[in-house]
Amino acid sequence: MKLLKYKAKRNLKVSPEPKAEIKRGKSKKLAFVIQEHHARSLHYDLRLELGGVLKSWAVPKKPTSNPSVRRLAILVEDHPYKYKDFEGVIPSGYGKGTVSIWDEGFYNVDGADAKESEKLVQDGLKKGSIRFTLEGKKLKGAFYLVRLKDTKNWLFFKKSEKSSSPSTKEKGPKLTNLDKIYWPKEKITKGDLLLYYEKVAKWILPHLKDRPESMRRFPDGITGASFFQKNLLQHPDWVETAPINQVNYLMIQNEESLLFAANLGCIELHPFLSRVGKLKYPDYVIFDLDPKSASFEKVIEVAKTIHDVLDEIKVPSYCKTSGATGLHIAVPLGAKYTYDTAKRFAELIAKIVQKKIPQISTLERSLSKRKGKVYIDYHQNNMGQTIAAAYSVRARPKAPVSTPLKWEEVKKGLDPTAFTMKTIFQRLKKFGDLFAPVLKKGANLELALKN
Ligand SMILES: [Mn+2]
Repeated sequence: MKLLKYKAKRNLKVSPEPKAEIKRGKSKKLAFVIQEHHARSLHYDLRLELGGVLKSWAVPKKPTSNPSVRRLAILVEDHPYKYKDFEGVIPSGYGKGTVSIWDEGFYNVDGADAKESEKLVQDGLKKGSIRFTLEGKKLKGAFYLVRLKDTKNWLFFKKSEKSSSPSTKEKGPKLTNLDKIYWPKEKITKGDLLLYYEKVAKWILPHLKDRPESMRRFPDGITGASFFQKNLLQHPDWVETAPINQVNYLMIQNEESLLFAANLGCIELHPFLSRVGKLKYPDYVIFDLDPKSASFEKVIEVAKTIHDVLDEIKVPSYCKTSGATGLHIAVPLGAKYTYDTAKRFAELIAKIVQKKIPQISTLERSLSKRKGKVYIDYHQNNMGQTIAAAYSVRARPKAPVSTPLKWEEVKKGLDPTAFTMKTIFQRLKKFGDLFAPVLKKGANLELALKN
């Protein structure tokens, strides 16, 4: 029976600790807490909400976010859910000493909801390996609890940013067929593409990191056959993947995995709008302006109108060329809202804009009904949907690059084909990453809707 050990160890008539009661949290998220416990010896009690109790580990040394430091964590008796709020003095008996909250917040497993996360933790407890994401004040990001063989002793540590490979020297993909022509007319080779991504890594990686990647592979260049691949079956140890609904997505976490992807013929990079750990919460809303038969002048007008409408309600927005024929507009959300909310917001704005400029914009998905108008596509704001990342090359003539713009530049005369693998670096030198704010502070949609 649950909590019997908890009860047996203490005299709850004299101890101020919570009574042995199984109770689920009211929050939709699972709670975690780390209590600093000045008992006979100081330790930190790590507790994860699970099935109405707190699974608990005593960690003798202060937990840390340094991935190279692995803390011993001893599995102890389950504690009642209410224990997560407990602070105070245990006057005598078991655990005598002062308890205070060192860190608290929520946790999940791979961005799954509470129910699914609990199942995964139950499995992990049996297997002896639990990977979970903490949203605390001190501890944030992916952590592991790994059981040492046949004991109650576990190791608690932060997941390494770089890779799980013990030797970073072994990292680095074997690059192949560097002379293969990828852009026949321009005579741009696969080697040129790899060099581009190596050079742009510093700028593009923040837009790819922790995001599952939909691979579109062009193994024979832009004029050859291409195919979409989501499930990455074979990869070296140092390439990180994100398993989501039985699909093992590639994640481009560093320069090596960026080159690994490019070497597979991924000319274009299409990341999720959300990151692992917060998969259901996109970092931005996307408006994809797709002209098809409409002129680029009209695309510019529609983009400016979206910008004006958003400006009016004090919502920041950022524009980039898609690298193909259109423009992308992003509104930062700071992973605060669900995809559903993001999409409804995008729909609302798209409808307002379409009403303002009905002669040049449309919300018609069907090509034949667009009649030379610019399609404001707000349907990309779903989990699993992807758009070409900023600084992604496109598999089109002249090797264009999806390029962030200043709003002043979004005006008549803008030539989206001017931004290519070759020209992008002058801009980066001059302006830096104009899309960096998209990953920072998110818009306040409640306030926006009021405005
Ligand atoms: Mn303790």
